[in-house]
Amino acid sequence: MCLECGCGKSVLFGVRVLSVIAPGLLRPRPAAPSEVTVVTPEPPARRTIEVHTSLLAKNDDAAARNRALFARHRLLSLNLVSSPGAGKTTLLSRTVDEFGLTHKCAVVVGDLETDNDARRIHRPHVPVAQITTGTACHLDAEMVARGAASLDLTDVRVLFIENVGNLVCPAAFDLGETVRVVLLSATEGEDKPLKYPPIFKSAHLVLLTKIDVAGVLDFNLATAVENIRRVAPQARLIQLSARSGAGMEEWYQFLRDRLPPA
Ligand SMILES: Nc1nc2c(ncn2[C@@H]2O[C@H](COP(=O)(O)OP(=O)(O)OP(=O)(O)O)[C@@H](O)[C@H]2O)c(=O)[nH]1
Ligand SMILES: [Mg+2]
Repeated sequence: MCLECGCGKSVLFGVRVLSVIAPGLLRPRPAAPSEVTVVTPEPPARRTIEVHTSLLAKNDDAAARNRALFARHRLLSLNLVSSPGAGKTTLLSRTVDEFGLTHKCAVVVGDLETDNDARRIHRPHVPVAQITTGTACHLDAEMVARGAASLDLTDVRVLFIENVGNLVCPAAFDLGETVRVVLLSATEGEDKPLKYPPIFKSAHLVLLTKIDVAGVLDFNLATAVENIRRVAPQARLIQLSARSGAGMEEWYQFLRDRLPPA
């Protein structure tokens, strides 16, 4: 269930694994029974607060287990969040082709339906798990745990988690990642950090993407940078284009600098 927009009920999600070691399809498993049965005869507003607390506490427990798993494997984990179409899959496809040649990468990718993104990212050297969330407009920590468990993480140095395209709901869900990356593309307009501040405030890194088309779209890079700086002064900012390759080396250096000791 989504805490932010209330768009989901109980969530049934599936995990599809694309891996050269163990190709095949895992049967979708039903989500654990919800613990959100509220019996107190309180007014709706009070009940909502209790549900939120319970669900987020459960997610935080799963996120802590993920964090411990990632630490045991000594891998860097990143949660990539953006509005739909900001360029997450394109960025990851290029990243595994370049950075992934010297640093073993794995990917968990979430979408409501289809395994299109997993197929776009999958390479013989890159295990990928696709989570289909059904109605949920974000990944939660339990989904990521199931996705990660389906992959062979031996020797993996970087685990990328591509979240469902959404600038609102993923902000509330810790997945156990080390680095939260928020993408803002030139096709969206400079004002999005001002209109969707929570996700930008939670970012360690903001990627300003598709800068190759900024000029054509009259996208004002300086204004976008100013808006990001105002809302997310804590975040590192990199401008890049996964199409032209501009800024990609800076992105790879960011990853290298944060690799845990092997
Ligand atoms: N010009 C340009 N187009 C890009 C760039 N990166 C991605 N695109 C295009 O933007 C569109 C969406 O890219 P995706 O990588 O699928 O975006 P996404 O964030 O993964 O989308 P969802 O998973 O649906 O949220 C595609 O048509 C890409 O070719 C870029 O750097 N420059
Ligand atoms: Mg995608």
